[in-house]
Amino acid sequence: MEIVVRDDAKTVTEPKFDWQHISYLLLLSRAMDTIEERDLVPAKLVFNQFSARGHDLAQILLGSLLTHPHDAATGYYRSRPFVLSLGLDIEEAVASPMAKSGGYSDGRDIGVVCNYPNPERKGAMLFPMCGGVGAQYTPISGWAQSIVYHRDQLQDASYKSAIGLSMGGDSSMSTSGFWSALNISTTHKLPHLFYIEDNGYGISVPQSEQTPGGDQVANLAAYKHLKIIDGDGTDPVTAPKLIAEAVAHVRSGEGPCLLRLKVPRLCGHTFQDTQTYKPEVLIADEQARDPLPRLQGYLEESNILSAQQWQQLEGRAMAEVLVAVEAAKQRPEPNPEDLQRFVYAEANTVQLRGGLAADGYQFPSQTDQPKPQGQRLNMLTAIRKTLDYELQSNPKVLVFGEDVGPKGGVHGATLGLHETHGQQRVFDTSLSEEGIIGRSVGMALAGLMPVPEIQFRKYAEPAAEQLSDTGIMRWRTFNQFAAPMVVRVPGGFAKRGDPWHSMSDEVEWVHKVGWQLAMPSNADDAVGLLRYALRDNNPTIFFEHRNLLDNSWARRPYPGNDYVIPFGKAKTLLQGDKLTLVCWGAMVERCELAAKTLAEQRDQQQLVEVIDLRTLQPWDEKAVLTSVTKTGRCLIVHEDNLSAGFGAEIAAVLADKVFFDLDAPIQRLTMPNIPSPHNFNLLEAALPSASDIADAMNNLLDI
Ligand SMILES: Cc1ncc(C[n+]2csc(CCOP(=O)(O)OP(=O)(O)O)c2C)c(N)n1
Repeated sequence: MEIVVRDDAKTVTEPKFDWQHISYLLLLSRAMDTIEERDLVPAKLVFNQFSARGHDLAQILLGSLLTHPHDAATGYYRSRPFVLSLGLDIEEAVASPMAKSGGYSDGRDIGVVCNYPNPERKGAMLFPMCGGVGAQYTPISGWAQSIVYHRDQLQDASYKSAIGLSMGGDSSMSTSGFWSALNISTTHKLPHLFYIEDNGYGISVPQSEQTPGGDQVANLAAYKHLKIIDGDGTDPVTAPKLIAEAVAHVRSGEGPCLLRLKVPRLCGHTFQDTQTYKPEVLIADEQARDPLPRLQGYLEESNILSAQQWQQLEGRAMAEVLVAVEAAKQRPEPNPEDLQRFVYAEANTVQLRGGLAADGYQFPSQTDQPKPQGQRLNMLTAIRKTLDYELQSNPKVLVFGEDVGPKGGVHGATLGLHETHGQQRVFDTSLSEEGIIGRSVGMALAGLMPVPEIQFRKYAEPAAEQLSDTGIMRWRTFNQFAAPMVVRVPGGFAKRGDPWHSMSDEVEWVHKVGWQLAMPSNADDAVGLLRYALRDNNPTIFFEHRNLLDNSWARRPYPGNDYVIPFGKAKTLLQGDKLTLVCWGAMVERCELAAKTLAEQRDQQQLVEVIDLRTLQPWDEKAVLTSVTKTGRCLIVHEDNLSAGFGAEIAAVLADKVFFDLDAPIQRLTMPNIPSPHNFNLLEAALPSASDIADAMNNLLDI
């Protein structure tokens, strides 16, 4: 570890900055802040105003060095000057905070939470920002890993010297996202630049509350593989050199760098914040550290820009922003008819960045007709075989997670894949689900197909923020960005239950906007659904039920390397006229058994229609409605808890659409509202058994 604090900075090579352009961008950013504060916020045309005053100069200097076509960055709500330096159009920059149509979100997101797809790759792209502090870090670890992957594994020399940059305030260093990314990028010496804009506060909370001694960067002194550069972000002489040094270090391939520059926050956290928590002397000191007059003075003294030239730039910047604001005001409001577009991919409207589709990747041919071959495989082997084939046929697939590498996964799904496909493609990760999913976001945006494993369903909880933000990415950027990935999630009870490894709660993924959810009940479906997901342009949660992985009922012959099952197509296991039984996952076996038993008991074939939904998002509404219209009775069985489980959704749709065809109330049979119990008898008492299901059907049939 090396800490460089340079105030003389004489030893560093003089970077070539275009001072005229940098001054113009700084003045442009200030003009935007001024007009928003003076005119647009009071007029209620802008609601979330985050001034970048004080942070701006250093951001612009940094942005002007991100010229590589494979550079990418994440920013936060205070990063607008940086985005201007990448090339953000002035009208877009002012129209989006006014939530006008067009721009980077078509009025869907807060204007300062922006993105910059830069599809021509003229310098860096900016990932879609997130509102959550700390969410900006792990995606850049994923981007940085993808740079190495493109360069070394895919042999694309154009990725040489590219970098990923994550930007955040000093308080963001307290988040799990920061630490997760720091671990990933330092452990693997990735080309990741952490830029910390240290204004000493997180809204009103001082640094002394964030870390012992109040200096996070000093506390990082022991970190291996991390170069730290620390200095003043307002000094026009030293700041450019420190920034250039940090960028050059990361470009050199020597590993990550943390650049911390001290900057004043010259306004409140937002326009509404009056800063009463700051001592007056501090406020005065901050004003004295304003980088703008320092830059102006320096450029004048150095004969780079005269006072007159500065004034001209200032006048031009203000005039251009005023014109842009007027043009923005004229923009139409976003069209409410488009409100529900781009939750998922639309055919023929591919996103600009992210996933395989954006680069026009062609897959081998596929079919929805199975060609069963060989002996029956258990579901675990079927999943492994599918991953193996997709890894072999698609060089952009990467499989990873905790213990997924040499061990082959704690469930064994990836056994042997590390050996076959190598460390770059099938690998272990650090124990951080936030890191696993966040890094997948960066990989997906880099045009790869990440296949992360969450070791047990409950342990997706630390990744909740990254999962949510991934799902809504397409919608909130109006189809500019998407991050398709397949998250494999083993879950549900196994031979035993318990509150940690056996949680089901699949309904969460239905409720999360933008995710698809597959929950196969057998080996054949697992193959078709997994392959479909791995080739699809939307993110998918692939729920691998632990009870089914080696269950003999779920064993099926392998349906072929080209077999896919399009999502949203249920499978009718048994035909019947008197009752529809809807199920998925581990309940399917029990439902089929119950239906067969009942048919025998009542000596009546064609009694119960058993429907395995196979995917819950999308779900085959048509198959269920058609069946219930015919039978007039419906029982929904799931392992997840009763209240607000997916059964409630199905029941609501049935009540809405086929109420007058019903001969009996719609019923649900589920786990009670408790965690999964460990004791075997308690578990069996909690789960719907085949006889419980048969009893419930008997009751319904007798109504
Ligand atoms: C996960 C999360 N928690 C809380 C917030 C609310 N919040 C927004 S900004 C902020 C302070 C961030 O401070 P810092 O990272 O130092 O950046 P600065 O605003 O000082 O530039 C907080 C608490 C949030 N956006 N996300």
